[in-house]
Amino acid sequence: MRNTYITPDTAILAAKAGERGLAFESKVVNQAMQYRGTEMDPQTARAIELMLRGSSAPAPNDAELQAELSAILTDMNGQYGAGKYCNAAGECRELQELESILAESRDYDELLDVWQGWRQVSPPYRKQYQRFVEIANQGAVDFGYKNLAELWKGGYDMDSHTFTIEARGLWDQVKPFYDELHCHVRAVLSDTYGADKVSLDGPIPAHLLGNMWSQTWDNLYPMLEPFEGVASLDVTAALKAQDYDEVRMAKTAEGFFTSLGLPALPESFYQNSMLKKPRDRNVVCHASAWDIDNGNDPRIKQCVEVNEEQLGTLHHELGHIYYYLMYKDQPSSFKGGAHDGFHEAIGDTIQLSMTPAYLKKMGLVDEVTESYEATINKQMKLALEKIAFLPFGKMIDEWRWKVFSGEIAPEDYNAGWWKLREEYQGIKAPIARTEADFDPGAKYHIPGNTPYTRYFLSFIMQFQFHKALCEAAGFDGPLHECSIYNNKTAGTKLGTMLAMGQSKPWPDAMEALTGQRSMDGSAIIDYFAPLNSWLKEQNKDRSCGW
Ligand code: X8Z
Ligand code: ZN
Repeated sequence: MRNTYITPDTAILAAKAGERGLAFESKVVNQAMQYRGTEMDPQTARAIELMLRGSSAPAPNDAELQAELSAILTDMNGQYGAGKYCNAAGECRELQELESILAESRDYDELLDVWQGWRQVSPPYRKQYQRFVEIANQGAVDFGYKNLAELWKGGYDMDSHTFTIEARGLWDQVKPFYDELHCHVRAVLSDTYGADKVSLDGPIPAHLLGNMWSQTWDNLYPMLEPFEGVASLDVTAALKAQDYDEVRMAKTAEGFFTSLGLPALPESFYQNSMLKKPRDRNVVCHASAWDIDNGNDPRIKQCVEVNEEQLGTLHHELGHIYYYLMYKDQPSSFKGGAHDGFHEAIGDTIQLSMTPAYLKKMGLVDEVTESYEATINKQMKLALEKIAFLPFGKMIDEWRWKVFSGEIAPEDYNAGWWKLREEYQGIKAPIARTEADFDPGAKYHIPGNTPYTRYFLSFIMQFQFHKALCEAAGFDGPLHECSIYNNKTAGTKLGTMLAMGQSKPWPDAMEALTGQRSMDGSAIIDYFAPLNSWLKEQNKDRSCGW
């Protein structure tokens, strides 16, 4: 309710409801802790273990702290959701409008204005975030963990240290490819904006990458298209020309899932979801999916606009919804993704099957061009989304892990953030930043307190899933040409994995789907092999790195 109706009244209601939730959680955890180490059957032991690691904002035992934690989270989320930037001319814009400018404008100063403007939303809750860290750390201690970072890293069926090493290993696998992409994009940006603005040996100014957080760069595709005009797939134009609206877009996404033999969405989904941004009130527009009433009334909330990116996001959200639907008969402790990265990966896996041939079938592109040039173009567009994202997906929780453990002190929040942005992504703030700023807070998942490593893992695993499903479908060819649309064998394989929920350790779910028991970056690297060679050729006389 609060998310679709941000007012002072709903702040009170949501904070109260959150408080009750935290009190209940605290009680359950304290009960569960008493059974640690007791002998019991493996399923019960797992259910108890899951209760102890379930929360991203663990409740301290103290009731006053529970109330304070709930109020802070409600308030930060609301401030972000209601955020606006009014420029010098007095024009006020909400986040999605600002994002469109960053996506489309190529005017350095206009981009800078919008980039710094949105970052004025977060300093007002910097102090609250600091307090949140103190209280949630206390909660983690009350749950039996050293701090909140240890609790977050403990959610992967292995000890937190092993997980840290696993995640680092995945990053090491993909970093060389990211470096090639970075090198090429920087060179093109330097050509476009001038070497005085984009130097050829340093990090890239963060406002030039077509995205508010520089997390995906596919909006720069027109500037970076390797072979001009070859097989350009303008899905946005087709959606608009055919008068798609938010419901038809959602039905298109649903149609992919049902083509696999998965069930239709319940009628309540369309009645109860928020698919359009209301005009009369503030809402949290950041897309999300909700498992209301144990799989019986699943809903999404998204301010759908008619374009390709939003169609992608609808598939992403429906991935969550289909997980809810498929594990609905599990006992409540096992309703959940095999780990949080699995939950994020489902809808994205489906999107990898939205090949030109599929889009043609849907009437969203006119013709399918098959050539080396077409492949490279298509891979470039996808890499600007999927490869560019990886270091961002990794660094957000690097920052939070350090904040929770105290390695980054409150007085260094912003400097610590930019150090990681530079180290991982090779980008820099376009204007001086100080500790009066709170740039991490300008990203939804910080005030919303949603862990982020899940997306990093998802972006790696979705290529493993795609590969496995294509194999199940009997596809024999390069994976970027495979679509599992309409394939019931692949659908059954996916559905079986989804129905496991979190009843088993995640390697079991991974094995059910892929035959492998670990996360592995080789699928994403193999997928992009053609583009990787092309980039190496482009970069051969450049000096890469920052
Ligand atoms: O937050 C999301 C989803 C909701 S779970 C829309 N994503 C991340 C982001 O927007 O930062 C999807 C990809 C990364
Ligand atoms: Zn998601």
